[in-house]
Amino acid sequence: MIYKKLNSFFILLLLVTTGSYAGPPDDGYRLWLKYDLIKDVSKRETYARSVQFIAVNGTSQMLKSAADELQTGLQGLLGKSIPIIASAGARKGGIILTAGNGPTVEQQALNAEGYQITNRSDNIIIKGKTDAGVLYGAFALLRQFQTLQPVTALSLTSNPKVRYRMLNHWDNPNGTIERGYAGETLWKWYELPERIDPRYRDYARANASLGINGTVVNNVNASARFLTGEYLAKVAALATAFRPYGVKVYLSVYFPAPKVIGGLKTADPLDPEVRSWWANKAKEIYGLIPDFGGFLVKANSEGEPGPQDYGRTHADGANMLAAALAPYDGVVMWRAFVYKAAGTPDRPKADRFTAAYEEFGDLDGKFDKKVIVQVKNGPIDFQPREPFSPLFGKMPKTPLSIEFQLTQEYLGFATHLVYEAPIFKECLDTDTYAKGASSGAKSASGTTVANVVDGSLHGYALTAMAGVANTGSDRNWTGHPMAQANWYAFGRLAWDHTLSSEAIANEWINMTLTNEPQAVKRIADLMLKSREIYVNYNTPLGLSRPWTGVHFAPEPWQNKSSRPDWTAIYYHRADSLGLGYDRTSTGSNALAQYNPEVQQRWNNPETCPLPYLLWFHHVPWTKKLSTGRTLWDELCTRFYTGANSVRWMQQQWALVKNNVDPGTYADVAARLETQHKEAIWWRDAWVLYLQEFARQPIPAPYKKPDRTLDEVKALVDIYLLR
Ligand code: BDP
Repeated sequence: MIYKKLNSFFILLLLVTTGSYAGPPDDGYRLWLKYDLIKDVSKRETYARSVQFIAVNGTSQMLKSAADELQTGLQGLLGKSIPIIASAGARKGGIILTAGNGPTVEQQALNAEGYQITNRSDNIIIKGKTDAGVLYGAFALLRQFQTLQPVTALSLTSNPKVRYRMLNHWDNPNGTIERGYAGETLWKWYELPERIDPRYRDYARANASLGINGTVVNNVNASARFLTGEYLAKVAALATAFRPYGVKVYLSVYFPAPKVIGGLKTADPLDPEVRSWWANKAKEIYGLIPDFGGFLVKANSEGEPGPQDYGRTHADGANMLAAALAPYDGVVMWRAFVYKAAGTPDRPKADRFTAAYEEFGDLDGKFDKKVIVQVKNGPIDFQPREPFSPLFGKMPKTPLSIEFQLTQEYLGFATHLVYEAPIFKECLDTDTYAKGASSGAKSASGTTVANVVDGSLHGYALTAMAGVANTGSDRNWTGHPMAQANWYAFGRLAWDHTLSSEAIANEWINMTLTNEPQAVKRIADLMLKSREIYVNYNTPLGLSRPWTGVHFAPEPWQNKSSRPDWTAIYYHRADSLGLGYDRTSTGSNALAQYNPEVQQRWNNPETCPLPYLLWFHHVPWTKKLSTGRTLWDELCTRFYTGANSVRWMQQQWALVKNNVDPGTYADVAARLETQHKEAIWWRDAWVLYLQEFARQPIPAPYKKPDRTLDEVKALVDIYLLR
């Protein structure tokens, strides 16, 4: 016994003196819901005094989830088991969960899923109009503990700013995930509906902790199989697993399903038989899943069939599905990610950038009230940096949802560390000038992309944000341990887009990695700079790279494809004169799709902000930029400093070694090493390739790459197994 005590003392001493990470080993499975014991004893004791019981006014599944989560969380954080009781009576010093539409001013200020947490008369009271509100409040309270915030004198009121906060999974029936880099699908189709993997519940918990309330479980390039009775039973089993956490299921649908699985001759949305097929299908679905969320549709895009195959419009297709859902609560999320082949002989000047607005602009106001048009944040395709999609400024009569991509298709898959909140915020905070010049300053305008999406600008009843999920079967969910922060950040911003990237990073780090203030600061710094660093070595000054292929390896020379707009040269347009895509009136005139104030901001190459320069202008190699350097020198500077900055990221990470779980530390450190190697690969590929056009030396102090362009090309061929 004495030996044992001494032993633990020495271990403790060792830990204190070396400042080592003292938590239990962490394999990342618990995400930001770790609930490890709070190390600061006095803090723990103070907290413990305020929570001696959890009283639940009600018996619903969601209230039970809320109480259970508080109990589990506080048991871990405070090392104390707290009873759940039915009613507090006159007891003080506990947490009271209560849902309902009460008369108080605060309760009136809540929307359907909002919550209010107060600490009055010695009880912490979590109120919501609905059980879902209480559940979100419970997680918010746990967050207070996890981030070591005060829980006395609390007065928090929070309402989600959009109604549908969605993850979109691009998961296929065969278990693969389109653009997934963290293993296979989470959904074990072959085991469902009989076996319910416990992971489904943890998935739902994680989402509920952020306020995510919907999940589209299958790929937008959808298999019709998901609408068969066999698969609907599996989807219903998932819905049952998610329901106690307020997460509804949705399905991506294959537009010609009535033909493929229904045996009809057509899928024409105006055909009565087709319409009744969908109405019956909706009935069947709601019979199995009474709270089914609705449909997500990719139609007439990248080879997916759609209403245009029958001479109908996107609105005809979407409205037909809306009619099928009319008797129910569900909605249709119709994607605006469409683009016909551009640069072909019949459309030589066509610009992929303008495609979505060309197809959707005239349909503004023509969609059923149950339809939301889902628009990617940028006009092209989830590039490391894109200007916002022009649709956001131009569709006042159509509820628009914004689609972000969490999975790192263009952001280095699961090896590069890129914290995405700044990507989301950059877009959300940009002014669309949808009400003209009077918009004024960013903060006061009320016409930002976020104001469009949250419905405050045009008064949409339906509002939504979607994130293409980055989860998979890897034990830690996201492959790269730091990519969990992107799931986290998306969920938090879908709830409240006014949160800052920094505040979100701080929360996530505290809940997931460490509470040590210096380490939190270092990791936050690393995260907040990571996106710009990536852009610098990958696509600086407004370059983009949505060409065909795996979307990982650098291939700016790629010039062969079945479609010109699936080649690299279509996008960067490097020639002997310069670089970049002229989208002004002398070029594709894509800028004309923005409101005049936005055009003004980006139209002039002299004043266009450098991050967007090559998105809109073909700039001569020798042109002096606002930095004082020529275009060529500036490009080189960015490629080199970008790649060098990954070394800085590695150093920063090394400094927190003693503050984070050793396994996580080693994992991230190894991935950063790969990232560094690959950043140099990207740098070399671009610089050597562009140099053939610019015909200028690499400026001092940077050294010429050690390899030749042919060597880099060969490396890409090896990577792509060609
Ligand atoms: C692109 C992806 C492709 C998706 C498509 C989409 O490369 O795999 O199917 O977007 O969003 O980014 O539909």
